[in-house]
Amino acid sequence: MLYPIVTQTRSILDLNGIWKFTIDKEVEKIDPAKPLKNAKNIAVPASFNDQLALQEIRQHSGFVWYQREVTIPNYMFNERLVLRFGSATHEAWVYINGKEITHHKGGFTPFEVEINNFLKTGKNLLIVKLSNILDYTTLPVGNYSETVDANGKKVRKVDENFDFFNYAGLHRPIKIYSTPKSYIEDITIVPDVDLKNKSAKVNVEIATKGKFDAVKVTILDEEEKEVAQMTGTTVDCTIQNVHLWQPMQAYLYRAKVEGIVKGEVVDCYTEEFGIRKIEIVKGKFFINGEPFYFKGFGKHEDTYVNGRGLNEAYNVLDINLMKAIGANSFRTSHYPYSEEMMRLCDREGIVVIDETPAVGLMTAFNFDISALLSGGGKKENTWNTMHTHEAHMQVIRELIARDKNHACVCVWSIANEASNHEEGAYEYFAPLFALARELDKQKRPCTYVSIMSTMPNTDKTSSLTDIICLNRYYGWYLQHGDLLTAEKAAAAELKEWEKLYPDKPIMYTEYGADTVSGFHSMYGEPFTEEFQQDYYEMNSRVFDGCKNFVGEQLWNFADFQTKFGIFRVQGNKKGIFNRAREPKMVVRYLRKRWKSIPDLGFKK
Ligand code: GCB
Repeated sequence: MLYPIVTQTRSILDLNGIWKFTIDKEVEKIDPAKPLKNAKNIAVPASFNDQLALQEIRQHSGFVWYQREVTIPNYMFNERLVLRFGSATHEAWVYINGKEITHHKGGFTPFEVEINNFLKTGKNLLIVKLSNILDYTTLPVGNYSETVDANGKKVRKVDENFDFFNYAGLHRPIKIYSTPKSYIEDITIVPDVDLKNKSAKVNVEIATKGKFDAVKVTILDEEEKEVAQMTGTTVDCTIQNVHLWQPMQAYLYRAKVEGIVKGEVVDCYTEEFGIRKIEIVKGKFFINGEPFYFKGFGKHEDTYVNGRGLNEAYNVLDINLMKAIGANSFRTSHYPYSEEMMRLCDREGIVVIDETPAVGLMTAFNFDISALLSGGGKKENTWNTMHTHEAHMQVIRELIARDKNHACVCVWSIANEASNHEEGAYEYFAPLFALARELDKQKRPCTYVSIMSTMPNTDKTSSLTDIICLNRYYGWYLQHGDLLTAEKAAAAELKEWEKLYPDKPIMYTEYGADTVSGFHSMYGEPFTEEFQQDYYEMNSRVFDGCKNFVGEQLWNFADFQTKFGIFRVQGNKKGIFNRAREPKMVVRYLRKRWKSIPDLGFKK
């Protein structure tokens, strides 16, 4: 799916800004043909939750409505006009002038609809109804309930089956873009690098709608120099002396695609892409022929006020903070991040593990992992109880369609912390891995990240994955505060994985300790900045002792908002930065460690 850009044949109307907003109290039916009653001003893109300073809005479960007017300049009416949402969380019904024109379920991927037939000249009323309901059929998974209050009114409640606040709203940019009536619909770019000859074959596949006499593809380098020119909708070229996209040293080529009628360029789109080779060989993760070591984070899209809404200044800052401490990668835990972030990562050379919103696939989810491990947790029956398979297939399709050309995307993560140890997990996951592998023409490695209850002897799905990705909290949820015992347990588990899969790379995709900025102790007590540092030093020793260990992505980059819970004090405090992005003490330790570990060639 192409990202909307302005070219010589395409333009964009930006619909970001102040909209009207109301929660749906389900007392009176709302008519999408009329302006919303008693609506409040709200900023888009952003979560609605933290903007209005009202408890009933912040905690609202159910439906909300957004509204704005849209006027299309006359000169645009001859073009094909497309209304596009970067995302709408979690389910959207879109109305123009009272008519429902599209519906989309899934809060983290874009969707679009042609609107020419629904528009009139002058003002048009654009209304979006959103639901933030999550249940056992959606991704993420929520525990959904309906009760009746004293007045006989239905009360909906979504209890997150995951550890982040259920922010919702129009989270990402909303645009109307124009294309000619005959247009370039999609572009798929697959580079194949020949490292020995320093060349690359680049395959470009173009989907078009309407009639073109010819389609021309020009490959440009960063100096705008033409390196290849081809004609057709499935074309190949070979680039000699190729500039590779390297971790932290991005190089982006551009494929300029032109649809031609009678010698005239009717439509034109330019897609940036990087050329790099990813391979897994004998327990190592290679980028461009050298073993890559992941240093970085699990993150969240989470900032003050914007909530989960796009915040480009924070995105830029976060990447600069990563660079400042020697990190080179992150995982889009626990959902696809904005297209704007992915484009930034392409440009900055950040290696991304791109994750679906499959989180919460565990009926026994709670924070008490020791109870879970000893059988004292909530009841396990995930694969008979949850009905998320269809949603899961859909998010894999939509994620790969959106992100397939991004150089930064080096791995797909199919899920976070599912019940991979329960009976039925293999049958659930095997078709999902097969689908991802079939759809991704770049054949990137696929993985899922596993919870502590999924051990070498209990994981039913590890044969499906290309990399063993572990979320491990030895010394925190287990052996809490006892780092000596934790170190032994962590090292012992890694040995077991290495024995089981001598040829699969292993990495940590989460490890961390809640730490309140400003808490200190002479005695290494949990929650203090000293303990956080001791915890990371312990884990570093474990990692360095494991041959096939290819990366450390800690949890979390920054403190973030969660639902209420006795394990959470105004959110999750495992950040190495607080929510304002101020560093905790451990940042100095990590900077020293990570700056001394090269991105490529650390463990030969
Ligand atoms: C995990 C989850 C993550 C939580 C984290 C924690 O394993 O993947 O969503 O926030 O643990 O801090 O408990």
